[in-house]
Amino acid sequence: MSSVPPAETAYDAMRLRQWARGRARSAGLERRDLLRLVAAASVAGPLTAVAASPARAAEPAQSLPGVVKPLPAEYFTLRGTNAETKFAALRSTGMLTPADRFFVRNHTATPVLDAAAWKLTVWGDGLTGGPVDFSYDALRALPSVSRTAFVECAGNGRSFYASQQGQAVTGTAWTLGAIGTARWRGVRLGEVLRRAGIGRHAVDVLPRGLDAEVVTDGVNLGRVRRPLPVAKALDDVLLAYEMNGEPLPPDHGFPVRLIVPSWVGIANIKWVGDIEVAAGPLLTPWNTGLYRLFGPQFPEGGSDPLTRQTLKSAFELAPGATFAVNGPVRLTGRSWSGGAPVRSVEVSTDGGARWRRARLHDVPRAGGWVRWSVDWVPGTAGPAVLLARATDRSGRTQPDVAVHNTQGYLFDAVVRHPVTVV
Ligand SMILES: Nc1nc2c(c(=O)[nH]1)N[C@H]1C(S)=C(S)[C@@H](COP(=O)(O)O)O[C@H]1N2
Ligand SMILES: [Mo]
Repeated sequence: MSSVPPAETAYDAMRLRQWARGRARSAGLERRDLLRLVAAASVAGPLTAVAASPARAAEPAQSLPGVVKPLPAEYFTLRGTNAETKFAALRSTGMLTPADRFFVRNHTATPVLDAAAWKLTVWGDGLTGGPVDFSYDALRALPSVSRTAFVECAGNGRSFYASQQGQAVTGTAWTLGAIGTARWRGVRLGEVLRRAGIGRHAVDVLPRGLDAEVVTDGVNLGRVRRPLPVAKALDDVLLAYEMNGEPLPPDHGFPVRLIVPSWVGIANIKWVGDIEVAAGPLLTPWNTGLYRLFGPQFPEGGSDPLTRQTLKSAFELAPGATFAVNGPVRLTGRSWSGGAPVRSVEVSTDGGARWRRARLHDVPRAGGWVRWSVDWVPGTAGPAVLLARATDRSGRTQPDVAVHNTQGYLFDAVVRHPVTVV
């Protein structure tokens, strides 16, 4: 599928200028609250819960009140309202992440919805006519498409800003497990928008979730929603109703969610209930104070709204895993990119002094991950540090240090994975 149009960055800059001149509309939030949000985002707050939670292997049933599925400790680390997948639990999985191991990122809690009572309403001044409703059955009767894509939180890897770079960031302290890959089936968003009568004058498309309103620091941000530029909305976005051949599980958006290939997780709105099609640019907390890069290296007011995910690699291994000296092992892992597909992966087993090529087990694709392996015979007993770094087809290699931003998004540096040889 095609990549992000180069005009998009310019488009987002235009959206902000229009806002400054009072021509962009704040979708459901007071202007002063939006300004407050942008101001707050530029200041690094206290680091939230960065320490890895202690192992809970002894607890039989780990769960969260806002998550429907079981969250066994072999598969998940709990972080606030969210559940991070343990990378070691992916070792026995293939290209696709089973729903029972797929990370959950909930701003509030999973709503349990009835597909028969559900409908999707498409509305707004970017349509040529009035609002149009689609029932679940009506959506399922439209031509369907399937595609394999990862969903990855923009904050995946955030905890390494603190633990590797000594930098304070706010937000959920994910390690590398806020990602999963699934086979999604659904209707093209473009198909639905055309049937609803999208006009040539449409600019922004705003899907909104049916989960509860989000309240932070005394401000009600409203329901989770983030505008998509119409160019992306009409390109490769799906309104998905199936994950790995089954109806979406409640925690992953049942009955219908957006899948926005290669983009930050927040774009993939779950439990979508309505979509506003606007003739002008829209602003919500999720494309103003949140999901932009703030900090000394970025413009005041933040970077453009985040679009694509970045380049990362992870070992399918628990942190602190032990290996027998002189015992041959096969190290496995995955690398992925929201930009150009992964070209190669190198691994170091001596803290970064020497590197060798990993064997790739998949054909790398944009918006997906590639599995890899290297064989290793640990020679000396003691602590060791494993590293994996990917290079993409545009020639970009994961750096040693990620560029700091106050909310810790898009960590792309090589992660140091400690192990012990005994
Ligand atoms: N309605 C709604 N959609 C949402 C969210 C949410 O809290 N509510 N979280 C977003 C974020 S931040 C991410 S990373 C992904 C996570 O998708 P998953 O829980 O299926 O892994 O969903 C996105 N869509
Ligand atoms: Mo996210």
